[in-house]
Amino acid sequence: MKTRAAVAFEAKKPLEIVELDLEGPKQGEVLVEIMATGICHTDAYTLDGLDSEGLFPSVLGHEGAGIVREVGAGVTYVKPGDHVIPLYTPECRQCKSCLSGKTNLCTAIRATQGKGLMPDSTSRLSYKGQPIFHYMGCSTFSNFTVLPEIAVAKIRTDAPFKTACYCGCGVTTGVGAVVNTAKVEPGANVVVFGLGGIGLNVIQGAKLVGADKIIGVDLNNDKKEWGEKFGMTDFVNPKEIDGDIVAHLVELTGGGADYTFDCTGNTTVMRQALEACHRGWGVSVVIGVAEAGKEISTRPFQLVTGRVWKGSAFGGARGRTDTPKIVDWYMNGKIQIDPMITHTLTLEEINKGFDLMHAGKSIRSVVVY
Ligand code: NAD
Ligand code: AHE
Ligand code: ZN
Repeated sequence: MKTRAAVAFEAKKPLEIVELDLEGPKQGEVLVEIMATGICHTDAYTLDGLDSEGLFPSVLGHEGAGIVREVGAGVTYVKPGDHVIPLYTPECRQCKSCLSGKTNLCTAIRATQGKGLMPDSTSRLSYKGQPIFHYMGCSTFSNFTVLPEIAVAKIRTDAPFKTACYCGCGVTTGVGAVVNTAKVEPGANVVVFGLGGIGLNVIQGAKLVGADKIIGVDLNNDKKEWGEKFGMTDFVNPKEIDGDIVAHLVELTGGGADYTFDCTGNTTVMRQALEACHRGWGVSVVIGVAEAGKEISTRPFQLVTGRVWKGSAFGGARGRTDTPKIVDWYMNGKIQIDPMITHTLTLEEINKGFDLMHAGKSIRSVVVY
C-alpha cells in the first residue's frame, strides 16, 4: 500500500513529505494507522545527526497513537479496530530481561530495531524502490506503519489520539522516572533540570506522589510559569544566580536534594544534577539523551559518599503493561496532558514543530493526520 510520510533523507535537512510504499504485516506484525504523533526532542537529536544509531533515509517519530488496521499471521494480542500506542520499548514477556522483573528494557527485537529494521532484518518502507529505515521500531511520522505485535500497547478507545500519543514517550518517560525508577516518596525534595516536554512530566509525577519541594531549573525564564502549572514550587535560572548552581541548590534544599532528574541531555548538567544530591542518599536520574561521543564524569567521592547515579528509559515502564495505565491516569484526571500540547500541526507543517522546539516556544507539538 501507499502511505504519506515525512522522510528524513539526510541529517540536518528538513523532513520531506512524500508518498512511500509500505509492505503489509508479516508473521507476528500489525499494520497501524497512526492518527496522531508528538515530536520529541529525541527525534530532533537524531535528525541533527547526534544519535550514534541514527540512520538515513528514515521515517522518524516514536510518540504515536493509532488504530490497528490489519494483523499478520499468528497475531493474538490485538485485532483490527483496536486502539494502540507504538512502543519503542516493546514487551515480549519472554526474554531474559522481561522475565527478570528488574527492567523494562525488553531485548527481543532490540538488535534489529537499532539497525532500523523489522525483526526479520528487512524494512517494510521504501521509496522509488529503495528501502527506507524504520526508527526506534515505530516510524510514527508515517500515516501507516508496521510494528511487531509485542511493540504495541492496547489502550482504551475513549482516549483522544491527540493527547494519548504523548503517552508513547514524554508523559510515560517523565511520570515513570519518578514513580518506577526513582520511586520518589511523599515529602521528598526534588530538583528537575530542563522543563520541556519531559521535565514538566517529571514535575507532575513528583507532585502526584506528594513530593515537598519541587525545584525546576531551566535557562529559559518562560518555563517558570509552565513548571508552576504542574506543581513546581521554586524556579532557578542558572544564568541569574550568583555563584555555583550546585551550591545554590544544596542551600535551597537544606543540604542537597533527595532526588534530581536530568531532562536536558547536557552532560555538564548531568554532573550538576548528581552533585546537587544529598550526601548519603540522594539519587540522580539521567533521562536526557546525550549526543554521540559525550561522556559523564564526577569525582568518585560523590558516589563513595552515598549519592546514586541512575538512568531511565521510557520511565522504566513495561510497554504493554504500564502504558495503558498511564493513559488511564490521564483519563481519570490523575495527570494532565492537554495543556502541554501547545501546537497541533498537519503532516505538511511538521518541520515547524522542530523549529518551535529549538526556539523553546513549544512544550509538545502534535501532528494530527
Ligand atoms: P525539550 O526541548 O522539550 O526540553 C528541554 C528543556 O531543557 C528546555 O526547556 C531547555 O530550555 C532546557 N535546557 C536545555 N539546556 C539546559 C541547561 N544547560 N540547563 C537547564 N535547562 C536546559 O526536550 P524534551 O522533549 O523534554 O527532552 C528532554 C531530553 O530527554 C532530551 O535529551 C531527550 O532526547 C530526552 N528523552 C529521553 C527519554 C528517555 O527515555 N530517557 C525519553 C524522551 C526524551
Ligand atoms: N540511540 C542512542 C540513545 C537514544 C536513547 O537513549 N533512547 C532512549 C529513548 S529516548 C526517547 O525519546 C532509550 O529508550 N534508550 C534505550 C534503548 O534501548 O534505546 C545512542 O546513544 O545510541
Ligand atoms: Zn521521545
